[in-house]
Amino acid sequence: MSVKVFETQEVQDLLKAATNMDGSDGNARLKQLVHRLLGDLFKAIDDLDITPDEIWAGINYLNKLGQHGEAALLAAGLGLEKYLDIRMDAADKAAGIDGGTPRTIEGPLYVAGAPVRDGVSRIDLDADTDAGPLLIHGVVGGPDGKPIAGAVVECWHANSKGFYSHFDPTGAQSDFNLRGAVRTGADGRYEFRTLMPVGYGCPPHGATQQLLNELARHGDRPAHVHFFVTSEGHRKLTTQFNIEGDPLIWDDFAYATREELIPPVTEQAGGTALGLKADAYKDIEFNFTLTTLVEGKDNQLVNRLRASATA
Ligand code: MBD
Ligand code: FE
Repeated sequence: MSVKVFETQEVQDLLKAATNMDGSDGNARLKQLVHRLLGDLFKAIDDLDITPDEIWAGINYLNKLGQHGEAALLAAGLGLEKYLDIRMDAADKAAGIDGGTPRTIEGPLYVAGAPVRDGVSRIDLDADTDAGPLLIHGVVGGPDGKPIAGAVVECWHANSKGFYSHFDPTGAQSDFNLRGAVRTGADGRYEFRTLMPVGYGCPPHGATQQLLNELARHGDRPAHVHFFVTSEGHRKLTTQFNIEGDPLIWDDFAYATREELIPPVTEQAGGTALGLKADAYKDIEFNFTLTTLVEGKDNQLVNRLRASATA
């Protein structure tokens, strides 16, 4: 059935009616977006001769995706979240902004409300026999290279099973395990005392993995640690680093890896004195460079629904 109906008056009128384009009420921006996206879908149905069976399979898939609460996970896996980063990078370049720590995607697993400590926070609240101690530390600086006092570094990462507290399907972790926040002093320093994470894998029976299977793709990430870095007078930085040596570093299902975000991991001794669970520990030094506001505004601040809890 190779018919072309998209350009007909009947279909164009239908698109306009469905989005109330001729009405003056409603959310003008949303009307514009739905008209365009629905039109692109209609056109694709024509161009690719998408069958009713395929459409209903897609509709049912969306229901399942929502039931599983995985829409944001799929957005990461399909590169949609990375695409937004590519656009923000291009906007920065066009505006002549450079020199800051590169951004990379937030992902769907942040939880707001972690207790904010001064300078140092120990965030491995739960025992994890399969994970060794890890020290993450560095300096938050501005574009001038000077340390920033009063910056807040938030950090979150997975345990040795690749699970995040609050989203752990085994229910094994307490609230805010492996999540923390530190406020810098005059030296700009931050430090997290924690455990080495393991890479995340999509829920194997979830809607996201189901689609990835059809694409012959895996749903795994290399081990990584997420950060938000905020400071008055600077733009909020959303980034992550990867754990050097992870075999998936350049095969991340969410495309978050960047060359500048793979700090060296060194072996250190003296962990016992720091309150770590063993004397030998892994150490990652990672400094953050923030960028200044653009015309007094943070033009890269992203609003999205985020989980929150009280510590
Ligand atoms: C993660 O831990 C993550 O960082 C992303 C982007 C998607 C799924 C799980
Ligand atoms: Fe993650």
